[in-house]
Amino acid sequence: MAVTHTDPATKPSKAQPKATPKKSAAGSALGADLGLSSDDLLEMYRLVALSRAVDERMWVLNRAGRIPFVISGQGHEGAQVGITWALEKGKDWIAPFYRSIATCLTFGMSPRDIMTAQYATASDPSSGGRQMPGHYGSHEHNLVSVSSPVATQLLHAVGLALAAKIRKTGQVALTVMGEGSSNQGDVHEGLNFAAIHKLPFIFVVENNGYAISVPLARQVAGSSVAHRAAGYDIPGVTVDGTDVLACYAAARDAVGRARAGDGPSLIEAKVTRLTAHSSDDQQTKYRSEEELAAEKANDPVPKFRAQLADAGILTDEAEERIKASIVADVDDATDYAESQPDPQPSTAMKWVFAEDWPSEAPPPWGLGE
Ligand SMILES: Cc1ncc(C[n+]2csc(CCOP(=O)(O)OP(=O)(O)O)c2C)c(N)n1
Ligand SMILES: [Mg+2]
Repeated sequence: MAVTHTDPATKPSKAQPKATPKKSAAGSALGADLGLSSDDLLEMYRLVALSRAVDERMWVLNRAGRIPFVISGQGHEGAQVGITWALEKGKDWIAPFYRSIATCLTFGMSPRDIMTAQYATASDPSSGGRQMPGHYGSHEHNLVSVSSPVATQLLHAVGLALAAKIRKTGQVALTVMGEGSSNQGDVHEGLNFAAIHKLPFIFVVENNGYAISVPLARQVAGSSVAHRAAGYDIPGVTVDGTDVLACYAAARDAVGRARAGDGPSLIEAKVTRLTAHSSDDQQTKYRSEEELAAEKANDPVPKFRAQLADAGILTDEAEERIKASIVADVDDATDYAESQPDPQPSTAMKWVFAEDWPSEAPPPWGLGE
């Protein structure tokens, strides 16, 4: 297990006995065959549930007129936590996309980091309030700033993988996007290059069946992105993106290949899109009530909760503890972001061009007034 987490919410206090995981018919506890401990599973559950809670708060804040735009990860959290867990925090690299809230939280960003990006505050670590809403990134956590033109992040991640190979750092670079974005030319160019040079690169497609209002059958010939891997002579797997452990297993295999010098892998995670494309979209215009009900029944959050409860890992007491920590974290992130100032207009040009002048002084070419 590469990722280590120490969040107190998942650790039982001294007074409370640890849960006793049930053994499967084959005699092993849930996750044991993947090298995951009960503490790992509880922390993964906390991250899945935290991501959902942060996301839900974003919608409330949008409808209350506090933040301008939400593009949601609801329904994608299981795939994001499962896959990110296989990477090494602080070492590997991820080029995320706009739904990657759970990816960013699992890789080290905090709810405050996500919320200050929503509010575009001066203290927002993603961009100091310069990027579009939902464009997360963290220099500290090796998360490349989200690209607005979809699919360009694949080229960035392949470049990182090339650098890792040349420098022999042992790092892996992963990028992720939706299935609609995977039709862009950049994807073919980058995958071909990564495969030729056997780069330590992982391409994840979170296939939620829609590109805004366009259904899968109208975007992807043959309806499988994973099948395309054969054209690059790399492994391509389709995995149930609402199954956290299946996603972890697929990513662990891909990371193993990348670190061993065996080159890239493609993972297509079939996820659900529980919300409209964004807060500016109304999905009832193009999806039936039956379809939306089926999506809800395939929600990764209750699914993972039930799986851990059935395995004797998520006790009522542990769930209460995690829930309380999440409520506190989301409230704290909201209050913090509300309290933070906007960026100074005089700093608007900061980080646009290379800087060799004091940060608060106007750039050499002036501000145009
Ligand atoms: C190059 C480019 N074309 C179009 C857009 C507008 N756009 C933003 S998201 C999106 C849909 C992407 O769908 P998909 O890749 O399936 O991801 P999802 O939103 O479903 O997660 C489009 C067309 C864009 N940002 N960049
Ligand atoms: Mg999609």
